[in-house]
Amino acid sequence: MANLVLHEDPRSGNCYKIRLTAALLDLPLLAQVNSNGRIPVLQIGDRFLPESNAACWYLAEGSELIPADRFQRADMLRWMFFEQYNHEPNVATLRFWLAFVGEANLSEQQRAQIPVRRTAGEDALASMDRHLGAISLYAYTHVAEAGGFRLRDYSNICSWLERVAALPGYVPMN
Ligand SMILES: N[C@@H](CCC(=O)N[C@@H](CS)C(=O)NCC(=O)O)C(=O)O
Repeated sequence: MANLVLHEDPRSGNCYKIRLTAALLDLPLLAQVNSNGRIPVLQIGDRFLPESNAACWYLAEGSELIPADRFQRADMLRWMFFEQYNHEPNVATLRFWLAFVGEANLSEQQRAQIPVRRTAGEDALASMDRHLGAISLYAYTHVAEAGGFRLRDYSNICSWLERVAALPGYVPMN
């Protein structure tokens, strides 16, 4: 595989999921730099791959992290799309607003969105609790309490988080 460089911010779960995928696969990421646009961006040689789940997929292709079975592979993609549509915009955004920006610094518009995003985030966690999914979902779920979500309400998620953290090669977010 070509040299891999991850352009990232260490507070971002979207960036962490790529670092975790690389660590589980024992793939070296050469350097970490900040970029001015949206991150993460995975640099592969002289080519650039934005979108965290595309980067995870690139790293994991051909490994045991991606199922050989056609249905299971599609089901994995289902959870990655679910993460980007139902989970990340709610669970990650509330974490960013409440744990990094601070509620007092939010705009009126952002403050008004908190209850809607809280309900949608709880729905996403409840759906995960019933089924459970991929590494992409681990990144923002394991730090969801920073966004005011009560993970102890989701017992299957808590057991699953422990199982992921016990995988050989696991790296923590910070
Ligand atoms: N769908 C993209 C989302 C990327 C994204 O929104 N990144 C955030 C940090 S986690 C960002 O760069 N925000 C800066 C901005 O929106 O200008 C992914 O999964 O990589």
